[in-house]
Amino acid sequence: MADVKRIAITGAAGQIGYSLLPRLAAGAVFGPETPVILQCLEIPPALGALGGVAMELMDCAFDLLEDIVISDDPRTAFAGADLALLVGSKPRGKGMERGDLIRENGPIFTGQGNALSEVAHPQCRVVVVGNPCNTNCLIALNNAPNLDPKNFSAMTRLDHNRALAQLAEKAGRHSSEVRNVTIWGNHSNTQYPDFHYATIDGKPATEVIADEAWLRDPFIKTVQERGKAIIEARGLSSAMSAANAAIAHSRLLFQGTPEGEWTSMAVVSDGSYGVPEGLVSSFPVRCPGDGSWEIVQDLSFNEWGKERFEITVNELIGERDMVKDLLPG
Ligand code: NAX
Repeated sequence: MADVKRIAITGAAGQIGYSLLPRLAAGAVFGPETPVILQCLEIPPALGALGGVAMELMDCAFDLLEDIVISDDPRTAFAGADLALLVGSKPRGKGMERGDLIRENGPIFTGQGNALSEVAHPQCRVVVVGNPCNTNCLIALNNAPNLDPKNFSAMTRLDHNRALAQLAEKAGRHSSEVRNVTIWGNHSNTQYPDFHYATIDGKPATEVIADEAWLRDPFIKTVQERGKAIIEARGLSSAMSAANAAIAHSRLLFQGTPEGEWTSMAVVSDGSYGVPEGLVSSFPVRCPGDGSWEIVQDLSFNEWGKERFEITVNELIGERDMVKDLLPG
C-alpha cells in the first residue's frame, strides 16, 4: 500500500460532490493501492446534509477510505491536503449576469487561497471547478503566496469530453478513438473547441468528418451550449459528467497523459500563444504524471480559429479586470 493521500473537496454536499466523493473513495485518482482521507468543506447550512453524505460513504465500506473529515472551516478541510478540489460556489441566480456571479463568488476564493497557502501540503495540487472557474482559479492562486501558481488549474475537461463525444457521434466511432481536441480560453460559451488537430482512429478528424460547415458551426455551438442544454433537459446543471471530468483532470495530473496525447486544462499562462502572462486560460496540456503540466507548443490557428481564440481570451481579460481588487500585488 502507498502512503495515504488527503483529498479536500469544497461544496461536498452539492450535486457534483455527490457524484465525486464515491469515486475518490474508490481510488479513481490515486489508484487502487493508495488509501485516501476525504476532507469535506461546506457552509454551515449544508453541514447537516454533508453529515448524511458522510454516513453514506461509511456505508459503502470502501477498502481505500481511511477517514472522512467534515467541516465548515477551510483550515480544517485543507490541512495537509495533497489534492484540493474547489467545487463549492454559489450558483447563478435568476436574472444574475455573469459579472454579478464573478463578484459574488470571487471572495470565496480569496479566503480559500489563503487557507490553502497556510495549511495544505506545500505540493498540494488545487483544481478549481466552481464557476467562473478560470477567474476563481486566478483569484485563488494569487491569494496563496506559499504555493506555486503552477500547482493550480481549472477544469475544462468536461468541455473537452463533450467535444470528444460530439466528434465520435458524428463520425459513428467510439469516443475513445478521438484524441487531441483542444478547448481554448474560458470555461464559458465563448470557449473555442478546436478540432483542427483532433484525430479519429489516428486520422485527422477533418478528413474523417469531411464537413467543415458542421465542424465550424453546429459542433462548436453544441459544445459551447451543452451545459445549458442539460439544464433545460434535467432542470439541474451537469453533475455526473462534471464529477467524471474532475476525476479525469486530477487523474491525468497524477498519472499522466498517454504518449502522444494531450488534455485541455486551464492553467496560468506563461505568454504561450499570446495569452497575457498570469491569465488562467485553457490550453492543450501534457502531464508527465508527477502533478505538473506543460503547455503543448507550436500549434497554429487559421484566421477563423484565431478570431475565436481572441474572443475567449478577451473575455478572460475582462473577467480579470472585474476582480482586480481581489488580486494582491
Ligand atoms: P450545488 O449548488 O449543487 O453545490 C454547491 C455546493 O457548494 C453547495 O452544497 C453549497 O452549500 C456549497 N458552497 C457554497 N459556498 C461555499 C463555500 N464558500 N465553501 C464551501 N462550500 C460552499 O452545485 P454543483 O452542481 O455541485 O456545482 C458546483 C459548481 O460547479 C458550480 O459553481 C457550477 O457552476 C460549477 N460547474 C463547473 C463545471 C466546469 O466544467 N468547470 C461544470 C459543472 C458545474 O456547472
